Amino acid sequence: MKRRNWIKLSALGVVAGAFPSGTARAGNWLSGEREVQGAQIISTWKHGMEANQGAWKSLKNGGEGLDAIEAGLKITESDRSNRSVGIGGMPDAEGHVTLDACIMNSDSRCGAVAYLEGIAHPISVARSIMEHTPHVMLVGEGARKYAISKGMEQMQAPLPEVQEKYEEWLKEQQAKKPEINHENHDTIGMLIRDAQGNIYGGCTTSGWAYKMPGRVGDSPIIGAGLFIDNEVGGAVATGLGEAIIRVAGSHTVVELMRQGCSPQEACKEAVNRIISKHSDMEGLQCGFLAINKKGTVGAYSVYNGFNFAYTDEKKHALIDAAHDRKW
Ligand code: SD4
Repeated sequence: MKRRNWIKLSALGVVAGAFPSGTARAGNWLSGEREVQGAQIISTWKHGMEANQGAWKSLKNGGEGLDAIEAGLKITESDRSNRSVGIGGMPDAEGHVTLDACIMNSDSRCGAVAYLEGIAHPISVARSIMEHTPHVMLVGEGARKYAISKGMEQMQAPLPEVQEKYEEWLKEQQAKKPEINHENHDTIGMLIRDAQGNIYGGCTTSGWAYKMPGRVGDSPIIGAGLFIDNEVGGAVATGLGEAIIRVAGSHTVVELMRQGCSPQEACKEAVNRIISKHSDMEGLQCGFLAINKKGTVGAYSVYNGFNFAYTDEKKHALIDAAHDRKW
């Protein structure tokens, strides 16, 4: 790390326990600088394994980074057993499945869609908004009309088995606020570093189960759920969106990397920032996943249980993130 950055970070309180780049802690895959040749794909949670495979196939077939992001995330959006993304997602308190997604290119162009109903692939809508409109984000009915005008696939949600769950929940009339915890945490965020070192990202979710109608989380917000700066790297977030938005989470991670932090240090600092801004951390799970230009990866969450899928030419594995505390 350059001395100038080291001083700046010391002032921020970031480098306690940090180490200069190039001095990897032996045995810890997530620590230190690690240069990787060739493309890499990382995605949040276990379903990222399948999504990464789809994205990898797209890259190998000559797809560009953004094609691969879209191809990979569409797999998760089509997974009827996934209760936090796409067609299988849980509804809001009035029984509507509303989807959020965003996508960001290595040239900083981006697109986002929020509160979208009845459309199977919000990630494709986000990409289309980026590529074919002068805007970054469309929401609700306007977004749905736009998607239909572009011939996007429509869907019927909630699925019957999800509707059944919803009706049970209604009967129970839970006063208790639903938590984003180990049972409700399936948002997928994906980052790709292509063979030339360019970074691309996407994020897609149905958000917080039984949320208030109209609620939008971090996932479609550029800078919160996803941020790319191709001079530096990229980051994605998962967990309680309200907490992630409060610290502009993914942007914070990328900016910390710009100031000299490794991806791991940056993810940890963003989590610490969330912890420092909330007096009650019970059930407040948030995690960040990041990659820099060299291909070094970082992942850190408030509670244990967060993992991510990693894919490159030689490796396809599910890896546990480091965490601040245990459930
Ligand atoms: C949200 N961040 O809507 C999403 C939910 C999530 O893992 O990521 N769950 O707040």
